[in-house]
Amino acid sequence: MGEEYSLEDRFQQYVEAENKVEPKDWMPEKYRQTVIRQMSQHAHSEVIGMQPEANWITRAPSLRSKLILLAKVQDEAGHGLYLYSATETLGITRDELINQLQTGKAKYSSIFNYPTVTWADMGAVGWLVDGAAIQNQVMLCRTSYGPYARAMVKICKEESFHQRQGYEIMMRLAAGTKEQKAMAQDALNRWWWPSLMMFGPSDDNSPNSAQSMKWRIKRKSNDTLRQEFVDKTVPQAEFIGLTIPDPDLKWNEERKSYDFGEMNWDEFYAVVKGNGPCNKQRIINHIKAHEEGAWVREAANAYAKKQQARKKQSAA
Ligand code: FAQ
Repeated sequence: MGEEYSLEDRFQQYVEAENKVEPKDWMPEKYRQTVIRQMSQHAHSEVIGMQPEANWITRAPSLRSKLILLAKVQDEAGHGLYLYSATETLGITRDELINQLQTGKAKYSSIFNYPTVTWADMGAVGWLVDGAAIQNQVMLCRTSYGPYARAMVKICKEESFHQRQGYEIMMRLAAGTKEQKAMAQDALNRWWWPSLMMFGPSDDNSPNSAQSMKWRIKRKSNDTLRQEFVDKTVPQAEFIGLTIPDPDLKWNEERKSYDFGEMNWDEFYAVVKGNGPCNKQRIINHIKAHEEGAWVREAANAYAKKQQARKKQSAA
């Protein structure tokens, strides 16, 4: 028991000194489980997040916008791949992770349970959803688990291209016809609050935050990141002449920050519990794609086995 405590103390000092924890290092079991939980939720979000955008690939209004959207959706698949691989270094298999997603044991970001109903939604998703993702993920480049931190560096670079892609769509629509501007405003109206919900419950109601911050898994609290996102995004909306749908939004000169209204927490918890507008559809689609892709996994495994056998043969 005493030894266990001292290992934990040493681990705490190690992360507080800004060292990275690597897969073969000793770590408290709860640390391992917490990182698996967060990283897998993150990986699932990237992969499920492909669905609302893939919905518009065939209907993008120009060849240029189609190519960009296609590249963005492929990037999300890549992010899922790095994150699943990094999660596997903690001793859980890809099959187990996918099973947890498909059976509802593991969560993914609430935001991807909202429908994308117009082309302007591609703008709002890129601008706001990727914008919120970057706000949260820049701090994760300094997270204490080494493979997660390293994966996040490349992911953040790509997310910032995604954010600009979305903002460009909004900028064009906002400067277009009256109808186009109205479409951009409508998308902002629908995506603003769900984007703020991406940061999770308020600090007072966030059961995992204290321990995750102590272990340097999370580097900033949910409310701090949400506030930073609001402060950064409001001037961007003003610049293109759109209005943030929050009557309580007001610059606070004393805090040098925006005050903003209360989120609809009932809606947040309903979506997180599986009762959002698209939760069921997202999982049905995932299961279908996974089943249809079984032959690809089988072929890849057969190829890997063949390569291994060849390597063995030439080494003998
Ligand atoms: N949705 O105690 P906390 C992206 C859960 S990637 C659903 O505060 P924690 C890229 C939470 O899991 C977006 N569930 O939890 C892209 C916990 O449940 P559990 C994803 C949520 O972990 C863009 C419970 O509530 N990013 O967008 C949500 O300390 C465009 C209590 O909450 C990441 O995953 C939510 N919004 O903090 C892709 C980043 N919020 O597991 C395609 C990494 C909370 O105990 C297109 N993750 N919950 O049963 C994190 O930074 C953290 O996990 C938080 C939550 C901040 C999300």
